[in-house]
Amino acid sequence: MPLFQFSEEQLMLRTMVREFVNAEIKPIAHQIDEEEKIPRELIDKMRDLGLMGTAFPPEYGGGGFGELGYCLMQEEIARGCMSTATFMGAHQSIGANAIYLGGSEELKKKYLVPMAEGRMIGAFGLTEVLAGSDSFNLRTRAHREGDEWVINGEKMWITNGGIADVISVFARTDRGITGFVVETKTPGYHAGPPEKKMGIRGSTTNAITLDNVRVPHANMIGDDGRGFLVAMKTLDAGRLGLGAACMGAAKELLEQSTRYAKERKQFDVPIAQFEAIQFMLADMSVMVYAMESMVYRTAMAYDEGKPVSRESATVKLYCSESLDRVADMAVQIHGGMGYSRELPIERYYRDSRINRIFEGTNEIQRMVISREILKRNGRV
Ligand code: MYA
Repeated sequence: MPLFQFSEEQLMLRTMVREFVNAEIKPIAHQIDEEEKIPRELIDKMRDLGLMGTAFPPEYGGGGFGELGYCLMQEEIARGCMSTATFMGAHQSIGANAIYLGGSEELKKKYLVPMAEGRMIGAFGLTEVLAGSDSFNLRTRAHREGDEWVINGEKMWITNGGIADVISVFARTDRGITGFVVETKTPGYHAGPPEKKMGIRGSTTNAITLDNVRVPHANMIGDDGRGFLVAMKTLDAGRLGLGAACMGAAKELLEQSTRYAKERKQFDVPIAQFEAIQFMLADMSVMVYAMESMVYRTAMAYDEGKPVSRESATVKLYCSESLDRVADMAVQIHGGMGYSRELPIERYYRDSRINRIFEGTNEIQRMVISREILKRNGRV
């Protein structure tokens, strides 16, 4: 029984992305991991399919599918390759979305449209050495000179930092934290070498230096001093999309593990006949069901304009922790083959782990959730 009633268009989007992932992403996911690079041709194909701005309204170059459509897309992309889902999340769900949520009409026309149409790749620049979980503590500074802002500072762990055309950067002005759109070709913008990571190795992560980077005043995202709100609202959406990607990866692992358990024989019978294996599959399925319920429900509430900070923190927390458990069981069911690089299971296991760290650690999510629960005297 379907839990949620999706529209014809949403179902068509999901089918289209699923077919695309099966044909174009799954076959090269191993290569993406080994070469630590998403081929440019793959990004171009996603652009040609209209996937780079799925969530945004058509007047801004998007597909008009809202957050739910974005989640359906990310679910399918992550089934095939979590590196590619990470690239997409940094581009669309936080890089471009900061401009959509906080930017002026002029800024949206100038940057959101080409980003949503896939003519510009985006990134999100909040994190710094002293501002990881403590994002309010960022030290990058911006000061005004005539009609320009001059930005100086260093950002860390910037997904797409080395390949983006534009980055939504958060800096401190005299009035507080403020967002700016920075074109990466601007003199003074430097991306360091790609970080060497445990997982999502195809997704490039760089440190960024901003050395007297000049941007026009019109590139300010929203009002001077109001950037922290923009960043937090952007992360509300980002965390939800991350949950959808975790759900997609978990579904894939459940399918692969079930198939393997029915084929693999020990003691002359398929291991699927053993209760120990059946119970692992059952636990995986319970988590997938819970993930689906909370992702779609929260995405629908988001699209209705409801505030979802606590809910998206809940989705992020639950889905990332569940995916880790699902990936661990998938390795266990596959035994030695789950540990071998011959099968993709070990890649999913490595790729899963970051989800408990980025877009706010799960400790921060617990803080966000508990603060709201305390404010509401425990009522949910
Ligand atoms: S991006 C970087 C991620 N970083 C973080 O998430 C940082 C974590 N820290 C925080 O979230 C905040 O600093 C916390 C703020 C919560 C700790 N909506 O007093 P405060 C207002 C509206 O609570 P703090 C990355 O990793 C609040 O009311 N307003 O501040 C990407 C207050 O305003 P006022 C909000 O104690 C990686 C003010 O802000 C919200 O410092 C790439 C200050 O708040 C809100 N939500 O705590 C990812 N929150 O003073 C790609 C706060 O007026 C992903 N405020 O009352 C791709 C997808 C994955 C695919 C994977 C494959 C499976």
